[in-house]
Amino acid sequence: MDIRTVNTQPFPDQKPGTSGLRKKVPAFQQPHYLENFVQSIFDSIAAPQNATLALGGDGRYYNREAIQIILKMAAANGFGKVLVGQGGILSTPAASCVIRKYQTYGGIILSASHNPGGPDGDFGIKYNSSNGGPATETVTETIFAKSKTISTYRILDAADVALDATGNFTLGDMQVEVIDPVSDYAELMESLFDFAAIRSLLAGGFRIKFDAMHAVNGPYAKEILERRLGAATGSVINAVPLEDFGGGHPDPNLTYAHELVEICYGENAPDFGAASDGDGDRNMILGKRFFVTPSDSLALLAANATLAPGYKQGLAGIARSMPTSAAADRVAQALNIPCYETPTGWKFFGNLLDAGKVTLCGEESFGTGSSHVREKDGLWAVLFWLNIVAARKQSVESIVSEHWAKYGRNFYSRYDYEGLPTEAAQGVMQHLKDNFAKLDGAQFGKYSVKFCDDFSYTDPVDGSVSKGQGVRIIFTDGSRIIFRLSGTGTEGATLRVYLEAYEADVSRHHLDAQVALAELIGIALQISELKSRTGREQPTVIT
Ligand code: VG1
Ligand code: CO
Repeated sequence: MDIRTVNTQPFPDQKPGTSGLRKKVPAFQQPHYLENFVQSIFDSIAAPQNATLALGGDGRYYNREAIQIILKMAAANGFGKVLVGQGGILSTPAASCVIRKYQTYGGIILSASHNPGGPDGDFGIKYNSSNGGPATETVTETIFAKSKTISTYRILDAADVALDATGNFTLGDMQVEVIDPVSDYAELMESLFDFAAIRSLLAGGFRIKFDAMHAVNGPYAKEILERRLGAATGSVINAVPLEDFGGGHPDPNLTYAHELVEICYGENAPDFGAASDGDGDRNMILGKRFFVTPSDSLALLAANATLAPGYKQGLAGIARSMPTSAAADRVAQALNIPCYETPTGWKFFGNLLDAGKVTLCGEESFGTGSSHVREKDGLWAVLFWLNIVAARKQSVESIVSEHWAKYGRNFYSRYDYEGLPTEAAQGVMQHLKDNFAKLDGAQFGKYSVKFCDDFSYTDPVDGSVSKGQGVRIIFTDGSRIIFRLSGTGTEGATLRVYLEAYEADVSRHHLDAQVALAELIGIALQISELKSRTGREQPTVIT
């Protein structure tokens, strides 16, 4: 074997964020940049000799090159086998599925998720552990520490592996198995949901549109929705994955999935619309001229879970990220099961899922998932919704309205201020923290502050503590304003403001969220001094 040990120098900026290391493509293209990070992963995880690794990515620009580099480094670092998706493709939930199904030691996922791709776009890499989930903070901190002292990495000198067809290859002493990226995942979905019921719903004239946004889920959605479930050909749009996502922003929300939104709010709208993101783990659910807020979606899936065969035994518990609305908490209370509040990012759900404490998890950022894998899962959420619609034989809108009538409505919105100067964004956060004492108990219009803090989480399974997870201002009626700095952006800082107000009165449930939240938005801007500190009049995106 031709293993080369290459001298290198550390890069100071390889700190994984909310979900792995994300940088602009040119940053990853710097000599040794990717290699340093991959070696830091291998040096941190202490895999035994001949361990198996799963590998795949969302197909964005630089995916192919990166896959070849990682394969050669895995061969040089003593791995026995790598399972790699055909064409270097695996959606994030499919990668999690493969790790679990084949009990690999871990996996490497290449994605910058919802961030744009292309030569000037973003690229990303993260390590998932043997449970199929993103490495815990303890592991990502070890990786970062290694990256700061690295002096060499190991790579095999060999020709590229042919990835465009399934098959078995050798690379030095290592096996490479190129697998169909879709089939294991599709099989798992069939085991969870009532495909026969969904098939007859679709055969009965229920029309759906799924926007794959030219991202990784295209082939998955084509196979599952059109081929296995019989949705009309063309139900999946933008189904061909492109390295730059067609120049779009593969983020399934009302702003970036505008093509789907126009279809679902237009004439002759389909009964159901959905979209997923770059790496297939996010989802947006639409009815006919109707948008389901992600926080509500989690609550609704929880309340209706037993309608799906895979969840007919009921739920052990629910977990939601701190900024996600408390709609799910109300369902948990009614079901008499626990509801956990974790910091933002799927890695915090892993321990709860592994310990059997929760079955469903969700985030306000268009992410829902369950114990079937250890990532959020876009297409899974779509199938869950279709299963519920098939069982209840009601429109999406009437299912949601009935839910609100029973539990009350948690009006919810998120304001994102992207690409801010880092100092200004940090200044807003610091200003808020400096004012905790003054804010405590303060009255703003009809709202009075119950308490405010900087969210800290103690993992109930391993006792690890994660501090500084976002500023919470909680009002006596349960309404909340949360401020957080994003950990996935690659340009300046992104400040997120999350707003939530609870409304029990059914006669107000039809209100537009922006109208219902107007007063809270005013309070958020006032106490944060956001406009004067950042010079921004308007958010970049409102979801
Ligand atoms: C964002 C979301 C968070 C999500 C993360 C990864 O993080 O807010 O809920 O888990 O993206 O999602 P941040 O730190 O930018 O707020 V994905 O689909 O980009 O892997
Ligand atoms: Co994603």
